[in-house]
Amino acid sequence: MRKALVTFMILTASCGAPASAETGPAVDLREFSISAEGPFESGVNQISVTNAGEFGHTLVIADRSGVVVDATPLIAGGETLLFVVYLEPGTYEFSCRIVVQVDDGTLVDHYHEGMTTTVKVGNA
Ligand SMILES: [Cu+2]
Repeated sequence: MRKALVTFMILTASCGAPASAETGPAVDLREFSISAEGPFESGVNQISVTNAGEFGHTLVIADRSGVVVDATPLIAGGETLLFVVYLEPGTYEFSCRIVVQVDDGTLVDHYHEGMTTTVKVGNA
């Protein structure tokens, strides 16, 4: 059974500082890329997720078959959230799945703009 055991989030005030190493793994979201700094361990991970961009973003964690393991709520630009998620060993896709329609009617799909990256957990 592939379910998140723990989902616990704390919104923290943004101080503009990048996540420090002592807080564990970190993910940065921005227009339009995701950078993930491990190590991501098998088991419970406390991931510091920072939206370093201007627009709202999310972090969606999916396994190789595309099944969503867990996801954050919308994170506003400049905010950092502590995202606690249980991950089994394996390869995951970290992505943002926001799609917005801009004034001229064009759809902007953050995933297709480049907000996706591959993360290995444990000995995968
Ligand atoms: Cu996004």
